[in-house]
Amino acid sequence: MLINKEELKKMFVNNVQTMFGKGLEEASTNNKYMALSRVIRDIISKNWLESNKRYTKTGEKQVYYFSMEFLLGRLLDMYLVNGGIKDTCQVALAELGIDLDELEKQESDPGLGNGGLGRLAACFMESMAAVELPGHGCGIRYKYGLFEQKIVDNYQVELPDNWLKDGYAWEFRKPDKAVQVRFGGSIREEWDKGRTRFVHQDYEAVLAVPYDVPLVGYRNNTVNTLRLWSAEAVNDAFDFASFNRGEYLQAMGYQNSVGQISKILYPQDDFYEGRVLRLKQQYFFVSAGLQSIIRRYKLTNPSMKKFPEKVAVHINDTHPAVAVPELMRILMDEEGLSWDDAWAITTKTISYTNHTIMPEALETWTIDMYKALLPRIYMITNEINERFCRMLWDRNPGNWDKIKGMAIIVDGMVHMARLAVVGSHSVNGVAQIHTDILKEHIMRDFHEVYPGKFNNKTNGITHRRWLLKSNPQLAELITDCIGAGWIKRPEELEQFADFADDKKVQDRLRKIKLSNKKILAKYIKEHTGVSVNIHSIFDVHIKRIHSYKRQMLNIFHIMDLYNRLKQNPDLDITPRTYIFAGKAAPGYYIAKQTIKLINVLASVVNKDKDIKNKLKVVFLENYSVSLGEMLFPAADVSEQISTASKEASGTGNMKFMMNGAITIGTLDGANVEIHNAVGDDNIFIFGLTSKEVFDYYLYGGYNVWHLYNNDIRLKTILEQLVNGFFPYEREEFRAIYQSLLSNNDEFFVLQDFDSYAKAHVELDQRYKDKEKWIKMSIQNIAHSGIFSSDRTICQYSKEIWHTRSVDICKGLSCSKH
Ligand code: 26W
Repeated sequence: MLINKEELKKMFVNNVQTMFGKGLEEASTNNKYMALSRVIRDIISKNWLESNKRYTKTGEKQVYYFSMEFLLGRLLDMYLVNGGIKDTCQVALAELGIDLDELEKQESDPGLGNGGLGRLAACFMESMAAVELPGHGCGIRYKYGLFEQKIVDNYQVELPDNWLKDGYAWEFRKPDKAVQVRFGGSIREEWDKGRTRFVHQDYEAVLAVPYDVPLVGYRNNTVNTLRLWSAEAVNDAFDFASFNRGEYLQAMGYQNSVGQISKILYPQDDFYEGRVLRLKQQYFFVSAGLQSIIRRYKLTNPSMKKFPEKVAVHINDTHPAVAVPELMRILMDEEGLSWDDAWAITTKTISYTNHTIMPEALETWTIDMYKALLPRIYMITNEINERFCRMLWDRNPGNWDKIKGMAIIVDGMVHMARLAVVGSHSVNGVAQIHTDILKEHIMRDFHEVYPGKFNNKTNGITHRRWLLKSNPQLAELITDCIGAGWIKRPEELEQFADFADDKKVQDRLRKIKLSNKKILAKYIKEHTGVSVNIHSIFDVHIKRIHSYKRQMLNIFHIMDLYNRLKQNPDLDITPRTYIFAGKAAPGYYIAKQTIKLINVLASVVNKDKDIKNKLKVVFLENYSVSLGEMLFPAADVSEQISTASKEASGTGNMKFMMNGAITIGTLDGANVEIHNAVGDDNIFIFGLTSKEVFDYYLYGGYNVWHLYNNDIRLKTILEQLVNGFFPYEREEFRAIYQSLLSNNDEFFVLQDFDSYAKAHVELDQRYKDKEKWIKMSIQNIAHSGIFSSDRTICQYSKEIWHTRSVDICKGLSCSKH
């Protein structure tokens, strides 16, 4: 982007005047933020237009990433960094006496996602623009994002996240591009010119209005589009005759029900509930997205034949899986194609990523609900199912059990993952171990039928947000050592390993970590009142709160350390600060109790003078992208301790590594690949392997009582949950106690406790050797390049979407992974 300092100042001051009728002296910080964002908006829109023109002119294949969630984070700073105008902007504002950092904090952090899946979508958007790939997002403009978390009396309380209340600087409303989406009603079949026409009647129409957010590539003039749909009433959608008869309430009911569709993001992560509103949301944005894609395609393409050569539609988990029957509907009912032609186009166009193996996350809808809400989509889904089952029957005559286990519609339910596999040409997992589990366990039968469809695409993160932007000092150190090429070509980070023995680099890195820890310590003090020692090990566990992610294992280990320190205050351990953050789904009782337990434990530990400040426990409320940007750069230790086989990939693990934290983790998700990248010496691996976990599930042999009775540490800790050890909370944690002991410890917390504790002892020893530790840190940073989402996107592009090979991919070691 091009702008010089004086121009920028002029535009900025002018905006303050025209937008707010104020001079600089009177303008509030928010006024100034809005004025600055208007300047940036203007600059971006020029490039945006150019990019779109270029895409139309070249006619190259466009990728559309359909996702119910985009967890974007703040954008102003990313726009400045990627646009290459951050320095200009900083200096210009400083000359006006304004601190850019202060303005940046004014931006709301749009929480349009729950966690991993939504953040991955946002990283992919950034990387697609960076590698100059024409890739756009399609999602929902929720009025309320993920709830804001407050901790009141140690407990999670949820408040609405009204992120739009002051307006959102980066969206462009496009009412002229609105489309209609239809729900309910019935289908009438008509005979018309030798073929059946399906006429949708008595439906409720909803207007889908797009809000476009620009996605700016790193110093390359590429600006892609994230299109978020908002539901509005169609003015002529309700029956004016009945309205005139006085059925005012009915008309208002319609207005109301429309507003609900894009009102709120469902706060469940890995837990599915069959709510009709959620299905409505899914169809709403999928139908709107596909309609707008096809409209655009038809501007320059006379026939639908070439659609898969010009368009790739990727579905982020099964949430947008109705894209399969919806694309079929449009191609057949609106474009007049035959079933076979429409099916060939649909399956060539759509590809699908699976993000979880947790059975409770699998989406299924009752036939009744699906059919009533989407009558034509149901008919098509049914036909897909029948054809699929017939094919299965031909392969396995008489094997009803097998067919039942694979049918898209069976026992009154519609299975969305099965629909997604059948209706797409590619199914991928998000880390090698996860893809293997899909192929060998969860989707074994499907893999047998479609071996060629399954492939792995290990997740990645955008190193521009998670290193360049959020850890500028480290970025500078790296650039000083190896040059700035790593920003466009993250695989070059590898060269940083050459500096592992360089005392000056070690020293600078140590200072950088300390200064990041100082910033975090200040934040902790301001937000929790707890003073933490910046020379202690910052041991960080941040992610959604979930039993399989095993925050409980960490808590138990802290309780054990505390118990030991009480017995022996001189115990030789490096002081530690345990930092937690994460939200629990509002209806997930055990997860909410886990948060309470962390906070209650913190209140006991933090004020205990006996333990000589060797232990501190902190829970930071309202984990978000912005908070993450402060936490990753300040971490010494990264907790990645899920039960092996359960965490599809994890991406927080990569953010820690890239910022020089050392992982303590199980061989789960992408930890396996992090382990391979850094080697045994630069990571602490412990616990059951996924094979051992599967063997226990299959053959039994695990008995939690055995561990309880034979390991005094565990017995003590578990008893402490219910024996009044936590003052006033005697019965509060009985549910946790029960969940572990009565359900035979489903996630093997007790089983892995001993090896986890041993790994921590080793870690503590290693930390004492300052030089060894900092070398480990350098090795982690240096080997994090393959976890850049640039690499991931380049693989999707080459192996799934078949889009133009982009220059940046040449250097990336795609083929190796
Ligand atoms: C229907 C409710 C629901 C909502 C969200 C079910 C499932 C989900 C997501 C698929 C859960 C999710 O975010 N999964 C995470 O995806 C990340 C990106 O691939 C992975 O890194 C995480 O391991 C995985 O838990």
